[in-house]
Amino acid sequence: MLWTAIFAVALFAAGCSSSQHSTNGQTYTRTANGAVVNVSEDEYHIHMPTAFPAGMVTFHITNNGQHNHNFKIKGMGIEQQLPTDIMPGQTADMTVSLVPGVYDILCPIVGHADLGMRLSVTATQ
Ligand SMILES: [Cu+2]
Repeated sequence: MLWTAIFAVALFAAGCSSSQHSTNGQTYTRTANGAVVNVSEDEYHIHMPTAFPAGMVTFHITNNGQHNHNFKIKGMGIEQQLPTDIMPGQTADMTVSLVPGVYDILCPIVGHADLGMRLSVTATQ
């Protein structure tokens, strides 16, 4: 039974065309033309990889905190945030086209960035 389960997992991993990458325990999945980047927000941190491939990037953002949060990316001529805040326990996706470069990520809710919800990330070639 156990070995059957392990075999099934191995098959699934081998058959998956994308690949998982981890930076400090936070992950992204490379896609055909970019990446899906997993983001976790709480009071008052943004947990996510600090480097991931440029291209069409979808941020899959989960609010694991007790308060509403949002997500904003700024840099290389773009500035975009979620149209509505994410409530506790909820998720939201935001897709942006990123050229290689350095971007600021922050929670745009007043005061949150100063409390720690801010970091710099790099979209790599
Ligand atoms: Cu916030």
